Amino acid sequence: MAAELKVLGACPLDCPDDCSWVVTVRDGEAVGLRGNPDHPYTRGALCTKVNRWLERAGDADRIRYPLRRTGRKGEGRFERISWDEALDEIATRLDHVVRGHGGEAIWPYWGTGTLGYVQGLEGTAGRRFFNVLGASAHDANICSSAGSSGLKCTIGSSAGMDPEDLAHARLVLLWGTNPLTSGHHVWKFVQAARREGAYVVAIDPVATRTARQADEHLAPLPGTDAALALGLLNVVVGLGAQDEDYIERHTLGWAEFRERIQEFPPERAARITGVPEDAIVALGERIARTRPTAIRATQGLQRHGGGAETLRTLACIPGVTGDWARLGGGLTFSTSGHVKLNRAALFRDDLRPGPVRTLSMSRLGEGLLEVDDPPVMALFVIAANPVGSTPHQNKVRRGLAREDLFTVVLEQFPTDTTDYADIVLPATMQHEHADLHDGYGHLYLTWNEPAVAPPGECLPTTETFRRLARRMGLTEPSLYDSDERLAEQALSSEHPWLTGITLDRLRKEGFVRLAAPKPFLPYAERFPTPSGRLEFRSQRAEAFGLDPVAGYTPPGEVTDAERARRFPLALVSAASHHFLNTVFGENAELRRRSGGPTVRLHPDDAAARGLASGQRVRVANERGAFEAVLQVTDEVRPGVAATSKGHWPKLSGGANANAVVDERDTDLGGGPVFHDTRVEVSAV
Ligand SMILES: Nc1nc2c(c(=O)[nH]1)N[C@H]1C(S)=C(S)[C@@H](COP(=O)(O)OP(=O)(O)OC[C@H]3O[C@@H](n4cnc5c(=O)[nH]c(N)nc54)[C@H](O)[C@@H]3O)O[C@H]1N2
Ligand SMILES: Nc1nc2c(c(=O)[nH]1)N[C@H]1C(S)=C(S)[C@@H](COP(=O)(O)OP(=O)(O)OC[C@H]3O[C@@H](n4cnc5c(=O)[nH]c(N)nc54)[C@H](O)[C@@H]3O)O[C@H]1N2
Ligand SMILES: [Mo]
Repeated sequence: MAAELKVLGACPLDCPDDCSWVVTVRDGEAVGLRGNPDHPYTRGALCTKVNRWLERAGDADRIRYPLRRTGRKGEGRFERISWDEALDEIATRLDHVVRGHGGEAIWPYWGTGTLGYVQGLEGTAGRRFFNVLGASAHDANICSSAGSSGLKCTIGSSAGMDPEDLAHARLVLLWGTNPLTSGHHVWKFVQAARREGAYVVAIDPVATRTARQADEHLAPLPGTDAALALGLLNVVVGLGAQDEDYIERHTLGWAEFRERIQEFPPERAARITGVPEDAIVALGERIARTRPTAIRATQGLQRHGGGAETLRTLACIPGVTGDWARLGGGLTFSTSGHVKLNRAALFRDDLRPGPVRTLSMSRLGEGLLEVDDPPVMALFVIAANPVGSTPHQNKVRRGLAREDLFTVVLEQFPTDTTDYADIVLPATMQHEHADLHDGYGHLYLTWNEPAVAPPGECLPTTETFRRLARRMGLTEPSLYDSDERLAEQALSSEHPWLTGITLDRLRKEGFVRLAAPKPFLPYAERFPTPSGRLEFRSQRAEAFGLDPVAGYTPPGEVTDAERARRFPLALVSAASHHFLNTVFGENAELRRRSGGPTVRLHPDDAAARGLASGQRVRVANERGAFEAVLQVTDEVRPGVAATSKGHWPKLSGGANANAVVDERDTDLGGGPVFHDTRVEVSAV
């Protein structure tokens, strides 16, 4: 019998959980992949999607060789070429672009296909190469920058409580988050709290898998959560349940914030949010009497015009009740701000020849069509699928179709984006390369050891850029650092929570928890704000043009009355249970299980349009349209249309939800407004 090898790795996908996994290798082949039961947070369970990882790796459609375009841009016709030909052509074209337009005419557009520090996150694999060329910087603001920016105003960091400590909460608010779909391991800790008597409330315009499991579900209109938060606090303060001692010692701006709270009595909050007044009063009373209360608020509720303000105001709730100082109290959004790796050593932005401009990931269409001085002449798409995932799909397509644009896409699959490439380069998958990970929903670092050799001529992104640097004759020595060396540089941090975490140790143990104190109460004594206090009033916010005192900003498209009349429904396109963004969108079985693109409407909204379940409908506004099958259900509140992200346009009639999403920024952080989109739905 052939010897079997067990290799420890980590799921690379953009999900808070960063699962630890074990690959079984026999005769150099990966024959099994399962969750690692020893990992304290993910405990051996993967998900519907990643259970099909090896199937994806071996898929007949996988890109295994470099390709050159033979058809028109967007058509997706290619011929196989050698790596030598591909590197020569890219080197020549880049040289030409740099001479003619300067380095900033190059846009390294990297996405979230892998969150590894070596191969992907923040574009590390190619970052030094692009820095040496003086390429434009890429602001990866597509996911969580609005919420992070808002939280920084209030608590000085985007990172809050350890999600594991939800187990110690007595009231859990799952606010604009659908963990049973988008990162299910946190659920164990919610259930642990429940066994001790905790009450769980889901706050979501849609009765999601998660909301259906909660003790109570409130369904606000999208984008109105900060008004709900202020209404709840109005009840808390009305009962005199604020923690005056905590407020006095640990907060800034209470008198003004208290006035703001007075502006939102429950009946006003009810009018804005569409949540019944008595439900607001009841939950406000529950918050007033339940210590500790924990809020799990993730990315869903900050994909709105006022998304930063929403998180900013939500983080004030535990400031009023004093729960930031209690184990099991506070708010958790992302934990990545707690992981202080040595990013400067990894990124080497000091290699840039001078200051460079920054281009916004969420505004790719604008970047390709409107940015001048210099225009973008060379685009590298790395671990991203912007035709499927970025706002204003039709504009993105127009930009990518530009004949004078040279586009290189590093990919594993022939996506809607590779269809526009001049050159496609074949990328390895996680069990074929090395990487270092953290989770944005827990406090562990994980090492991913390569388990097998890649198929065909696939290369790790790091190796692709080492070869390209050599081809271009670049002499900067750090461009040639090995993957292990890159990981060591990232780990070379002085931060106390990384003490003793070396590559050797990670390799041996697979994963290591940050050396952070337990119990984990990072803000019990001090917040990392300018004042050292929780800031109800924030100079940082004021400097960015927000109201100095935390409050409520209405969702963008509702403020335009004429548009609101033409496009009366608020479209939410949240995480699909079966895809991870657009990853797995190619998998036939997962597509079948997803039921294809659907849109859900409340029975009243369907009746008003004479529509019935099962009918093909068109979801449209002035920017574009996509088609879906209608489901009429009271799981969606009136005024809302619910669909999901991740469907491949070319497998869904040519468009997905991003055809109707605007290329507009959130109030802070330059984030996208995916769930702040007005549409009309009609029969096809
Ligand atoms: N299966 C699966 N898992 C995923 C992903 C995936 O595509 N598929 N994506 C991953 C990524 S990249 C991310 S960033 C995370 C995102 O995961 P989540 O933070 O859960 O984000 P969403 O799925 O966008 O939205 C979550 C919920 O917020 C609700 N929502 C939308 N707008 C509002 C609002 O204004 N107020 C309130 N209260 N609720 C609102 C939606 O109806 C949805 O049920 O998940 C990750 N995990
Ligand atoms: N309508 C709507 N759109 C959304 C969202 C939403 O809620 N609604 N959510 C947004 C969010 S939260 C995010 S994070 C973005 C994500 O948007 P993107 O960053 O564009 O992520 P994906 O769409 O998953 O595309 C990732 C691609 O990377 C490839 N890939 C995976 N691993 C590797 C690798 O190791 N190397 C290389 N070269 N390629 C790799 C995959 O095959 C896949 O095609 O989508 C956003 N889009
Ligand atoms: Mo994301």
